[in-house]
Amino acid sequence: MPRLKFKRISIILVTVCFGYWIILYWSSFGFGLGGASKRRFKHRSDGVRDTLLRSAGHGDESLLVPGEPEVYNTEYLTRLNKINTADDQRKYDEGYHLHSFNQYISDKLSYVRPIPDSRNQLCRRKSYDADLPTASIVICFHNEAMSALLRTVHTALQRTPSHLVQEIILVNDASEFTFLQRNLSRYLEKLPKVRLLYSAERLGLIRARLLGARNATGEVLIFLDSHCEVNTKWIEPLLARIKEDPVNVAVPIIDIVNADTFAYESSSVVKGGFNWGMHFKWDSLPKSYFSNPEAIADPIPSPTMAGGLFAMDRKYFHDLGEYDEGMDVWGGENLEISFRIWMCGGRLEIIPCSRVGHIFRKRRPYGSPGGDSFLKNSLRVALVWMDGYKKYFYQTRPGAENGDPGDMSDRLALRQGLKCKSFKWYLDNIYPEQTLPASVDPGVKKQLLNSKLKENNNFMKVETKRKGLLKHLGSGLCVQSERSIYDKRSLLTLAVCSTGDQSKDQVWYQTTGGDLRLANLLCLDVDLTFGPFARLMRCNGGSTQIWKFTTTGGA
Ligand code: UD2
Ligand code: MN
Repeated sequence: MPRLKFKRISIILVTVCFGYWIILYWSSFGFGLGGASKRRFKHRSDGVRDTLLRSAGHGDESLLVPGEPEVYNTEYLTRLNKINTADDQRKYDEGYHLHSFNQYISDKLSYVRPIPDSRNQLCRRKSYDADLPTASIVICFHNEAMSALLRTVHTALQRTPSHLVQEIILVNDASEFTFLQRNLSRYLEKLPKVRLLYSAERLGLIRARLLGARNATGEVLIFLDSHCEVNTKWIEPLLARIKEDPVNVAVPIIDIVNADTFAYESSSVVKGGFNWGMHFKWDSLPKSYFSNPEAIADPIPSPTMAGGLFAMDRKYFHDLGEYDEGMDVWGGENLEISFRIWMCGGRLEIIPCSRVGHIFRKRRPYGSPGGDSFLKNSLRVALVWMDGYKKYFYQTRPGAENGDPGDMSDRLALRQGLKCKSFKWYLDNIYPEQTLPASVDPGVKKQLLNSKLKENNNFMKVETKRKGLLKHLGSGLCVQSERSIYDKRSLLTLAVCSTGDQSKDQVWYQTTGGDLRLANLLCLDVDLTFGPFARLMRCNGGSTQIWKFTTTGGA
């Protein structure tokens, strides 16, 4: 009898345990029970998990919430942005921290919200062939906010005639949010024509776009950033221009989705240029352009493109050498493809009747493994395409020529094979407005280089007053960098204090200048714009980096 009782209890126990395990398992896939499932996620992911889950559900309800204003106005957005509780504040701060834009409001907005039709009146009267080439829309993302990404996808599905969409290809470039991957693929299953590709290795946006492009089957490739909102009839003028001639590369006007308020703001019509530091810049159009009202809806030849949003015949993209696979994470590819299009027989144009909104942010929230990709990529552009003019780049970015650009033989062979024109031809014919920097005296150049080096090596010059751990008295934990200390955007976290052979992630140096340096490299800084957050930053001697040592509570 006792044996039987024991057996019965065991069965009950096993059943309960199994049931609990099942609940835990399912909850980790986002079916509620937040508290239990949270333990299954890494620290960094926990905070945003709920927001992301909510945004995944948000789209299920409806694409256009009935009763919402026809076009979102400032008061409406201000109301949505209101912070009522400490939890709201936490979500708000966390959203900014992860994405450098207001994820809090993004999560509350519909995926397809009414936005102003920012086109010129003349564009509204235009009609387009029904028989346009089909498009594969390629959207790459790394750690994107799910609501912003889905807004890009949904507006593209809703505001594009379906016969023109061959497919939408999303490329997940090694995003670190496990739940984003899980929820996203499940969410996307129900959307027509959407394919999700995944790279476990961080490709950077250039190689990620290549992966998307090589998997595409439409006649035209259209690249979009992962935080866009396409506007009325955005695709027709782009495709129509490519149908006229496949060597036309068509760029929409990029409207502004305000990163803080999410107001949709119309951009003025400008064209793309660059400076000798290899930064893209906008150039205003000559007055003559505005004097002919009929021409206002016509394509505008542009020396360069901003990079994120453009349409290009797929075969032509391939024949022209796609992108430079040797380029890392971010930057430079937009000037490279712009120079290449013009110098090798194509045409790059801004199409004023196509409008797409994009969230412009003040800084990039993600790191760049392997160092300054922008500098390396720019060096590759200079070495392959700029002939003798590369000296102006070196002059503007002293020391750039000493970087390692990697192997460039394929790209040099490509330029030869395509029989491209010279950079001088490009400047004379396509960008005659470009001025050369005033010639720099070799003595001044040396001075410039020295001051740059001094700035870089600033930390070597100051003296250390004291060195040690930064301990939080309440918890007994020590402040350390959350990621590698070499990542300039690294944040701080608390961890068990290292003893004996102290980890260099925890050793702080207080200098005579009053700043606190981790491993004598980066400074403890306060981000007052989005914070106050404590973060690690390059030392700059500013007031946000001065700390006081007190004998009672530590530094
Ligand atoms: C601009 C371009 C961007 C690109 C860049 C130069 C616009 C509107 N945007 O910067 O498209 O040309 O200049 O390189 O013209 N991403 C990845 N993997 C990464 C990093 C980024 O997939 O390792 C994605 C990211 O999620 C986004 C896109 O690439 O969808 C562009 O990145 P961004 O939005 O940070 O760049 P942005 O707009 O500052
Ligand atoms: Mn972007």
